Amino acid sequence: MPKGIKDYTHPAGGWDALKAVAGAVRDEMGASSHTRALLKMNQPLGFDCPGCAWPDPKHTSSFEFCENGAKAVTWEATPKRVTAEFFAQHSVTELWSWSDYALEDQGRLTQPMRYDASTDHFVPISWSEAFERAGHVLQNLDSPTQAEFYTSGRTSNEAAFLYQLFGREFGHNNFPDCSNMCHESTSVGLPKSIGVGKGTVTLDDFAVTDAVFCIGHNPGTNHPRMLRTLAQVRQRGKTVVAINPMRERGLEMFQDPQSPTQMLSDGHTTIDQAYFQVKVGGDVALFKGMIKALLAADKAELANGGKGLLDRVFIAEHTVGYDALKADIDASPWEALVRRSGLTRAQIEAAAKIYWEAESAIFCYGMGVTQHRHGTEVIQQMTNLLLLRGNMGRPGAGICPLRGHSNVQGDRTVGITEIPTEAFLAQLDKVFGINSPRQHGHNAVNALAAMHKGESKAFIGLGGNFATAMSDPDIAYPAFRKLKLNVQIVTKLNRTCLLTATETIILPCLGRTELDIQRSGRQAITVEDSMSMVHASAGFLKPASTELRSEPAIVAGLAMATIPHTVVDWQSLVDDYDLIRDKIEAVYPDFHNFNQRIHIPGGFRLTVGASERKWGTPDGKAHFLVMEGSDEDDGQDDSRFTLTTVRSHDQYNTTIYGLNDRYRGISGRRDVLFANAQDLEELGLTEGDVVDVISGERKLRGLTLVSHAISSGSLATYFPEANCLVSLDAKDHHSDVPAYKSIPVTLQKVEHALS
Ligand SMILES: Nc1nc2c(c(=O)[nH]1)N[C@H]1C(S)=C(S)[C@@H](COP(=O)(O)OP(=O)(O)OC[C@H]3O[C@@H](n4cnc5c(=O)[nH]c(N)nc54)[C@H](O)[C@@H]3O)O[C@H]1N2
Ligand SMILES: Nc1nc2c(c(=O)[nH]1)N[C@H]1C(S)=C(S)[C@@H](COP(=O)(O)OP(=O)(O)OC[C@H]3O[C@@H](n4cnc5c(=O)[nH]c(N)nc54)[C@H](O)[C@@H]3O)O[C@H]1N2
Ligand SMILES: [Mo]
Repeated sequence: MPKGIKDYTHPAGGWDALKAVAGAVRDEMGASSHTRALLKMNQPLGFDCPGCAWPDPKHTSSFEFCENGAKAVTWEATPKRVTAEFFAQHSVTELWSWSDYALEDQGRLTQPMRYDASTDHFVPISWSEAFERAGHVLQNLDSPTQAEFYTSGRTSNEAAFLYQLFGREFGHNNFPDCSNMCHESTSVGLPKSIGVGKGTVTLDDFAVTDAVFCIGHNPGTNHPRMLRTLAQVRQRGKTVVAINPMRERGLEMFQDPQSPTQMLSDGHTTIDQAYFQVKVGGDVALFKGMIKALLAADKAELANGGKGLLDRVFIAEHTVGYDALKADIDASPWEALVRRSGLTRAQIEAAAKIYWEAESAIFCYGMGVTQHRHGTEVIQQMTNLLLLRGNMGRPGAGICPLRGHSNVQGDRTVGITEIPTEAFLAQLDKVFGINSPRQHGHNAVNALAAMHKGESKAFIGLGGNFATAMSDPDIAYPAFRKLKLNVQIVTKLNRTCLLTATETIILPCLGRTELDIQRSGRQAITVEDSMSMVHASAGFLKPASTELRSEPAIVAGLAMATIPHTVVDWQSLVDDYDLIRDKIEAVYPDFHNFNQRIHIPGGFRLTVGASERKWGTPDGKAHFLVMEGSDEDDGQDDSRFTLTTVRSHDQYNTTIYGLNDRYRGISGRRDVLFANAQDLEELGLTEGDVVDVISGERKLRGLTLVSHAISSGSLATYFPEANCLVSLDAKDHHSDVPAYKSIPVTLQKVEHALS
C-alpha cells in the first residue's frame, strides 16, 4: 500500500479518541492547568465548545466533550504566540509560501498589526491607530455599499448584533456570512416548506424516535457528541439509516469513551441498520424514488383494505400542494431515478420501507445535502417525504439540519443577513433611532463577485478565513489584493490575512475560552445551538496576550471610528454586555427576559413554529414543493466523475490541526483522492497511482488514488485544497451556496510519479 494509507478497523471513538485528546493536550496546551479548560466546556459556568453546534444535554455533564472539541479548545488555548518579532522575521511573501497548517500552527496573535508595503512586513500599531486607519478608508468610500462585512459562525450573538448595527448605521446590508457556504440552502429551502429556516427537533425527540436518517453528514468527525445520541437510539432497539456515498466509520460503529463497560470490554454499538451509498449528487433522485415507493405502497395497502401509509388527516389539515407533488412523482420514471441516485430500485424501496415502518422519523443532514446545485431542492424533497407521514411537529419526528460553526445559527438570528425583512429593519430603526438602508446587500458569492469587479472596495472579516473557504481562489485572491481595505478580526494567522490590500490590518481577539473583563466586570456571551437553544458562555483562561480585545469591543471601536456622529452609545454597550442583550430583546421579542433566562441551566429555546405545527408560511400551511426532473448534473455527461470535498478528522474547516484522517485510514498526508475500486479497475488505474484532477480549465495536481468504499462514479478529496476546482458560478440555484460537493471532473494519470 502507498505511504500513509491503511485500513482502519476500529470503531469510532474508543481508546484511539482518548489517545488523540491526550496528544492534542500534550502538543498544544503543555501547561497542565490548562487541561481544566476541557472539563469546563459546556457546563453552566463554563464556555460553549467552539467545536460544533450539537446541543449538550442540559449543560450539566463535565465530560460532555469529545475528541474534536478537545482539539478545537487546545488549538485556541495553545501557549504558542505570534508576536511582533515573528512578523519582523518573516515577510508576507515568505509567509504566503507556508501551508495553511504552518500559518495557524504559529499560535495566537498577540497585538494589532498593519501591513507595511515598503518592507513587505506586518508592523505593530496601537488599537486606536488601527481603528482610525480602518475608519478613514471606510468613511472615504464612494458609498457605504462598497464595504463587505463578513461573519464566521464562532462569533457570539452579542458581537454579531453590534456588527449588523454598525453596518446598518453606516449604511449597507452587505453581510456575507459563512452560512452562505454552509446551510443557506436550509435557510432558503425550509421556510418555503414549513415556514421556518431551522431544525424542528430537540434532543428529547431523539429519545423517543423510531428512526433516524443520517443524510450527507459525518458525525464521527464533525459532530462527535452526536454519536452517543445515535448509539442511544440503537440501544433502545430503534433504527439508524445512513445515506452517504462514502462509508463513514462514525455511522457504522461507536465505542463510547465515557462508557467504562464498552471501553474495558472493547465493545461497541453498531450504529447503522442500513447504509445506502448514494452517488454524489444523487439525493434528489433517491428522495423522489422513496416518495414514489411510499405512494405505491400506500395505494397497495388501501387496495387491500388497510388505512394506508400516509397521514391523510395531517395532509388535509396542515398542507397544500399534495396533488402537484403526486403528479410530479408519477411523471418521474424509475429508470431516471435509479440512474441518478446510483442505487437500485430495490434499494430505494428498502429505504422507503424502513421509513414507513417507523412510527416517527427524524431526518438529519449536513453538507452532503446543502452544497450542491440543487441543495435547496434536496431539502424540500426530504421535507415532502416527512410531511407525507405527518413526521413534523410531533414527538420523535422532524427535520434536523446539523449546523456547522457553534454559533452560525445565532448570528443569523440576531440580524446577520443581506436580505433583512422590513419588519426587522423598522424595529431596529425604532430601538436605536437610525435609518437602516432598505436596499438588499451581498451574500458570500455576490460579495466576492463585487470585489472581483472592483465594485466593492473594503472587507472586514469578523472571524473566519474567507478567501480560503470560498470557491475559486483564482478570483478570490486577486479580488482581495485590489481592495482599499482588508481588516481581519481573528485569533490566528491565516491566508486571508496575507492578502494585502492598500490598507491591511490584523486585529487579534479573545477566544471563547478566555476571560473577558469589561468595565462592569466579567462578561458572558451567548450562543444558539442547532436546536435553537440559547445559552451563556463564559471563558476563564488568562487571555493569550494582555493586548487582546473582545469581538464586541473591536466592533464597537471600528464603528466609533467610522461613524463620527453615531447615535449609538457603543461604549456603554461594551462596558456591560447585559445592555447589548437588552437591545437584542428590544429588537427581537422572542428574546424576552433575555438576561434572566440565560441563567437557566441548558438555556432556553427560541420559538420554532413548525415544532408546534404552526407554519410561518404566507398561507399558514406546510407546503409540498415540486422539483422538476432529478438531474443534479444538469444533463452532464454521465461518463465523467463527480468529485465531492470533505473534512478530514484533523481539520476544522480551513484550520488544519494535523495530517491524519484516522477513520478513513489516512496518516501523514492530505494529497489523496478516494475512488471506487471497480471504477479504478475499469480505468486501468490502481491504488497509489498519482493523478491530476481536471474540471474544465481547472486542475488540481498530483493526488494519490486511494481505493475506498465510495459509490461508483463518485470521488472525494479534502477542502480547502480542492477549492481551485470550484468556479464561483457553480452554486445552488436558489441559495447561492457553492456547489463544493458536485464538481464534474476527469482524471489524468501522472506517469513516473512517486506516491
Ligand atoms: N471537527 C470538526 N467539526 C466540525 C467542522 C470541522 O471542519 N471539523 N466543521 C463544522 C462546520 S462549519 C460544518 S458545516 C459541519 C460539517 O459537517 P458535515 O456536513 O459532516 O461535513 P463534511 O465533512 O463536509 O461531510 C459531508 C458528508 O457528506 C457526504 N457527502 C458528500 N457528498 C454527498 C452527496 O452528494 N450526498 C450525500 N448524501 N452525502 C454526501 C460525505 O461523504 C461526508 O460524509 O461540521 C462542523 N463541525
Ligand atoms: N470545498 C469546500 N469548501 C468549503 C466547505 C466544504 O465542505 N468544501 N465548507 C464550507 C463551510 S460549511 C464553511 S462554514 C466555511 C468556513 O469558512 P470560515 O468560517 O470563514 O473559515 P474557518 O476555517 O472556520 O475560519 C478559521 C479562522 O477563524 C479564526 N477564528 C477562530 N476562532 C475565532 C474566534 O473565536 N473569533 C474570531 N474572530 N476568529 C476566530 C482563526 O483565525 C481561523 O484562522 O468553509 C466552506 N468551504
Ligand atoms: Mo459550515
